[in-house]
Amino acid sequence: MDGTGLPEVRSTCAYCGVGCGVLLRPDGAGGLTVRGDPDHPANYGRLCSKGLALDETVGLDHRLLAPRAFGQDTSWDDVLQLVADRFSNTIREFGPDSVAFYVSGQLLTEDYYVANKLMKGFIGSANIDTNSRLCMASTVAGHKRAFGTDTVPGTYEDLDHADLVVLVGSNLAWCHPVLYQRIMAARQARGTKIVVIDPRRTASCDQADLHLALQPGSDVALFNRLLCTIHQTGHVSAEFLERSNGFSEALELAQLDDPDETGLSPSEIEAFCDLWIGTERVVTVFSQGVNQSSSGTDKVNAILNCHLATGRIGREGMGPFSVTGQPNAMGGREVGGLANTLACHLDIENEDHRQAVKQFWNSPNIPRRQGLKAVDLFRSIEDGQIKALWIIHTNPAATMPDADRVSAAIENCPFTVVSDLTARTDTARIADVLLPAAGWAEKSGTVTNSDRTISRQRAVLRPPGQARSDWDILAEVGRRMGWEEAFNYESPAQIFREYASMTSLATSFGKDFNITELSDVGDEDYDALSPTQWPTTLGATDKRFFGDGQFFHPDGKARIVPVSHKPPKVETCAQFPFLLNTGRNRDQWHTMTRSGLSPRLSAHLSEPYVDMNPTDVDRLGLSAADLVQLDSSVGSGVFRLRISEAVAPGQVFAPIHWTGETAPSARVDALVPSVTDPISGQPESKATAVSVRRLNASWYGFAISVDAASPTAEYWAMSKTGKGYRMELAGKQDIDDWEHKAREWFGLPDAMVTSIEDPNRGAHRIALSDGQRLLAALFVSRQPIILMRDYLASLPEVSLIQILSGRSSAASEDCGPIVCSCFGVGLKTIIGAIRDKRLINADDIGDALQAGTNCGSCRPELAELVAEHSKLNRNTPKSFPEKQQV
Ligand SMILES: Nc1nc2c(c(=O)[nH]1)N[C@H]1C(S)=C(S)[C@@H](COP(=O)(O)OP(=O)(O)OC[C@H]3O[C@@H](n4cnc5c(=O)[nH]c(N)nc54)[C@H](O)[C@@H]3O)O[C@H]1N2
Ligand SMILES: Nc1nc2c(c(=O)[nH]1)N[C@H]1C(S)=C(S)[C@@H](COP(=O)(O)OP(=O)(O)OC[C@H]3O[C@@H](n4cnc5c(=O)[nH]c(N)nc54)[C@H](O)[C@@H]3O)O[C@H]1N2
Ligand code: SF4
Ligand SMILES: [Mo]
Repeated sequence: MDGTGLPEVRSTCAYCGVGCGVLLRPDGAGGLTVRGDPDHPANYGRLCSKGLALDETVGLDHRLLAPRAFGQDTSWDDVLQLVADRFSNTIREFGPDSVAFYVSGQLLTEDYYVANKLMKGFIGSANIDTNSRLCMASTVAGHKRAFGTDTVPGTYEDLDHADLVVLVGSNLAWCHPVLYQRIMAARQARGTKIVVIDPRRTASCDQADLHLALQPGSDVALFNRLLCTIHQTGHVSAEFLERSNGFSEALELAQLDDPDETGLSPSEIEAFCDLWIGTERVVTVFSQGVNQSSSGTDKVNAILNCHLATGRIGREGMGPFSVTGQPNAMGGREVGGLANTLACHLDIENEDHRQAVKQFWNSPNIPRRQGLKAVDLFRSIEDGQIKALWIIHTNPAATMPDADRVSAAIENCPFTVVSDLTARTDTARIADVLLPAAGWAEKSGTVTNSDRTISRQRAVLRPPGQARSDWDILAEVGRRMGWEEAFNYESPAQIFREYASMTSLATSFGKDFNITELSDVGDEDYDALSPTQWPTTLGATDKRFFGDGQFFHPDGKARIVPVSHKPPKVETCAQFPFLLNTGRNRDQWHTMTRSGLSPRLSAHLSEPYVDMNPTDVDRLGLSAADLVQLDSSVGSGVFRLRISEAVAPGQVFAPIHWTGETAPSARVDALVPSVTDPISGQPESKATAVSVRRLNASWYGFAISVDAASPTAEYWAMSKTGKGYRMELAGKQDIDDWEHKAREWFGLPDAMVTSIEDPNRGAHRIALSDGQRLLAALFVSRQPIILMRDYLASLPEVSLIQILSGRSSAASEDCGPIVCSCFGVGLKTIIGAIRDKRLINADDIGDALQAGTNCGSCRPELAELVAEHSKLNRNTPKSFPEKQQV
């Protein structure tokens, strides 16, 4: 207890699939404090920068507080009836397959269970797919092909006990930072070696013994070579050969693959094979560089094949390890939230499974065939086959490939419902009905993390306005559609019990997923449920799978799946000569509707950028910090250019986080065509052919404002600061009346204006105030402008004169873009200290400035800065945006 008198409550972090335990203390005024739960087995007290900044994201900023239909606020009673009637009428007229749900791996298991039951058990269609299609689908398909079940064999402890960790298409240092820190601790303790397989040099490469910058999409060729070498060197496990089918066919195909397809040198490949084969305790971690590919499922199997062939699976310190992205990606797979699964690891196409589920749910209607996978689902909406759509906890108008087309399809769908925290998303803006959802700290339920540990999420704050939990909204629509009894839920505990008892069906069909032991937890036990990893709930002695050679195909054996290298489907050509790779930034979460509210997190990489190799930059005659336009066969975008040797010549990289709300020209998925893996249906999000050219702007701008703004310029990008927002702008059209524009963009028609003009340079400095308080300031010039941006962003505590001069007073210092979010330490401060105090490693920086001493997420960047700057005379580092501070 502290001064507020409110106790700390155990819960789970809102973000990634590591599933860290948090301790939350409500402050009694709608806010909370957060720290890592020292007892949670995923993190033992550690949190990364995103987890630590959760307190900055729970405010009421931008929240949707009441249901809305066709632009008007309305009551829950009216809106739920409207949704139920429109869905019922559409089904009556056009059949069950004329409606669809598109949901999310961020839903709680209880939400997911109700959505799936409503669509598959009662509406009678399998048209429910999830953003996990863009995320985990290839792994699900690969696991099923190899193991006969979608089960992750290992546990997080394997990372502590491994002697070699191979990261394939996984930037763990930024995307699963607490697991990365766990591996770093093991490296300290036992000298664990690290190999990174990624076309790009990422923060995860910082401590790597080997970085294999392979050709994009060539992972199968690399792992096929490993399989051949395993065979040649006599490392095939006789026991596992016995326990599997398909080895000789797989080897035959592997031998036909040309390792040169990887673009790696023979010595690099040899070094990798030697290390992998020579280290029994090897964990191969993989994520989106593997899954998000037109050959994603084959990539997964190429990796699993090597572990199966050597029997390095399901034993301490070894195994393939698919790390899940979203907090409940795994729970969604268990519940059966994908269009091609039923529930509890059962199969839609299996008549016996269908009958058992039908009986359990006492349902009128179970679909006989798979539903539409995400890309096809949105195509069906475009074609008019689907006439009513409910999108829950995801933002497809920004994150689906071919996003402009998806956006148009949603807009043209006769009836679209969106459940979200906010109306300010690309998807919510085009929906007919908006339902206000309770958010992470306001709702209760369970999530399952990457290593099958089920943790409780607990409500500590009251939902604001009329917001309600997703399960609650879904259940009431189910009741109003006529299924009162089936959806008569009053609490998440009640749903959890039903779900847990349903898992006995899975066991009766010989499946591995079973948490029936939890089916009679009382409300209090559910409230108190501590992190529970299955299958230990059943008294199993080992928490791992498959070490005993028992698999879930009908013959009990594994399948070593024959696979061949196939390059990405869209190849570069004269018109689109660069391959665009996409991914994540350290401190932002997807479309930034939550992480973007945190000033601390927004300080790290605050503008959408594209990284390009210096040789390409020179060849195209571009310069650092230019704005560049990217075009692909389906769309285009404008990004800030960063010169970076982290990407290879011919490739460029851009992050996925910006949307119509924050930088409309930098929606990456507008460029990505909807090419998919034929088996999993997962889109190829990491290989798009594009062209790159300079955007010739006639003016450049920088702005700060108290409220969010929506300028109309070819390029603008907005991010949160401690006191409001900051914005970069550029435009092609000359503007005559800047004062008028500023009023319009910032929504301040009546503000007082103070301005300085320099017509010769086309420079304008305009401050808008209410007479006392500065509300916004806009700086424009024909050339990129020189200003102390970070200093100005501390508005409004600077005087009008300082604002208009664009300079700090002597007392305040511009520390540069933030590198350490926990202690707010900026790039310039760190570089200064490295030079002045002759610091030589990340620990030294920690001692001198505290940077990197809390969550550790920035340590790879600190190490890179030391490498760059400790030699005193080097340029600004390759991977930092300082050059943006033109
Ligand atoms: N900070 C942060 N963390 C997150 C998220 C977030 O939004 N922000 N999102 C969460 C979610 S949902 C997910 S799914 C995970 C994703 O976690 P990751 O998969 O680690 O993240 P990405 O950055 O999407 O992609 C990983 C890497 O794949 C590489 N890659 C591209 N093409 C290839 C290829 O052909 N072969 C190989 N081997 N590599 C390739 C890219 O260069 C990139 O570095 O992160 C989770 N954690
Ligand atoms: N090019 C490219 N595209 C990608 C990827 C990539 O690497 N490259 N990665 C893909 C992957 S792996 C993923 S997982 C997706 C992620 O893409 P999305 O799921 O579309 O992105 P989010 O921003 O996480 O969207 C979640 C939405 O739910 C809302 N929300 C938050 N809490 C709640 C709640 O409790 N209830 C409800 N109802 N709503 C809530 C948020 O405000 C937000 O609008 O993007 C995919 N798209
Ligand atoms: S690693 Fe970071 S984002 Fe992921 S669950 Fe832990 S604290 Fe949250
Ligand atoms: Mo994801």
